[in-house]
Amino acid sequence: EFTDPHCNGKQVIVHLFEWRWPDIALECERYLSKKGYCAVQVSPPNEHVVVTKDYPRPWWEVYQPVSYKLTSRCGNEDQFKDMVSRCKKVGVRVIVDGVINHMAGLGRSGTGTAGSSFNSDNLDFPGVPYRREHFNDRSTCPSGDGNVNNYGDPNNVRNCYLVGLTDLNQGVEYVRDKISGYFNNLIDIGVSGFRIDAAKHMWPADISAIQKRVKDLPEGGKAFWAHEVIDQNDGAIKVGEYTSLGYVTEMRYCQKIAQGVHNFGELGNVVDYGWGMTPSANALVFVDNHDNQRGHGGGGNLITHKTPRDYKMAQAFTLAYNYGFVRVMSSYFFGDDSDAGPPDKDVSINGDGSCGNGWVCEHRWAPIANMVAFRNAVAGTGIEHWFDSGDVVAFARGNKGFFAMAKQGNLDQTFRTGLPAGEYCDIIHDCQQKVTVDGSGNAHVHISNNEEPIVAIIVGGPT
Ligand code: LM2
Ligand code: CA
Repeated sequence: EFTDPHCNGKQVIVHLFEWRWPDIALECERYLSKKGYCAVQVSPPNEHVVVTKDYPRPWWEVYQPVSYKLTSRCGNEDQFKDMVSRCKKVGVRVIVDGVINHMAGLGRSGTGTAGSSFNSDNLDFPGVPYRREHFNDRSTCPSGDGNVNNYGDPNNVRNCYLVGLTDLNQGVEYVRDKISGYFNNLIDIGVSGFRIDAAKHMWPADISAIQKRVKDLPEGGKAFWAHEVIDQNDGAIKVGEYTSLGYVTEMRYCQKIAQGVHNFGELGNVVDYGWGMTPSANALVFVDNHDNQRGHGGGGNLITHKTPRDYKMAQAFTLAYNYGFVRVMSSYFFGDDSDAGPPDKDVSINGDGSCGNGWVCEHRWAPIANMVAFRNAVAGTGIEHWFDSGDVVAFARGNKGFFAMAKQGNLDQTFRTGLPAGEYCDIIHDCQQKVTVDGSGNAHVHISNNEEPIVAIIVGGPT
């Protein structure tokens, strides 16, 4: 229903969480373009606070805007422009994390990353400029203490201050103009779309008014929009209120895929419309995100890079399955502290293609990276020949691809694949083994790699 981020039908985006712009430019050129990734979601590029008081430079300082000037901890404006054009040149689009619900938190003042002064308690952000009249009034929002504290009341969720962050009033024309002006500037630079932070905390009608002021892309068509709405059927606000505006985050999938990997018998039920999960055409789907992998933003048991074997199965299955538009998470790990900011070091690439210096680079793990080509190849097909024994799951995507994984780490079994007869490379391990499909579409499948117990073949793949 919604346009992909304008990369000619490619189906997968990757979030390079808090990567610096020069590293992202290199990654587009040396890796993302070659593996068929459609776009990269980047961290907020706008000016933000520098937090030193509570913690030395936590990751979350980028979620406290000071202005829409393009200098952030990830780099300056020239570096940002260079990244966007270099990525675009190799066919990788850039999606910006737009923090527009609020500005910096109460109690903060000083100078932002682009040199603008600000004072949150006075609601003064001269770098935009925003003044008191551009914010929601804490004293009249219905929560009592001015902060969001009742998810059963949309007025509370949308007009009060989320964890003390100064809450913009997107109903004000001037605010709509400033936000859309920021987005239009990014489109002029070559950005293709936006992940809207804290969309749940804004009125859908206000977001719609802002989107209407955002220009079409230079290549034609609307920008890609993905709205962050944490809906676990536990509050008044539903993802369905946002689906006319673009994709919505489907957080429930994170819990469902974790259950499925822990118990393969559940993999057939990862999409639970009875629980209110959004239709496939509207869903932005991911195994984990930067918030829930560190205990922020939505609960539930999740799988992360910390359990690599399970994570590879979860992400490979997600890419093989036919639900939603998929975003792959690429994390950093600099110790277990959930506030820790990104390592202040370049992304280094080891001889085996993995990353160093604290960058995890799940998007380079073979069963994840190589499944991007699978999802691109099977776009538009349905699930066929579903098999689930509780230990082994296997299925075809139309007559374009076949996928199998084995929880116990080994498999020797014949399946219906529905694929044309021939010899196919197992793409998961760069063709270390071949799979032969016979004239009736059956294939004997062998798995013995216990760490990555997955096999996938596609029509038109490597031979
Ligand atoms: C999001 N989605 O709706 C982001 O994905 C999430 O990462 C953001 O929160 C949140 N919305 C607001 O943009 C993060 C982080 C919070 C952090 C805020 C602001 O999860 O913990 O809050 O960014 O930096 C921090 C402190 C919090 C404090 C607040 C205001 O952790 O204790 O509240 O700043 O100073 C008093
Ligand atoms: Ca709000």
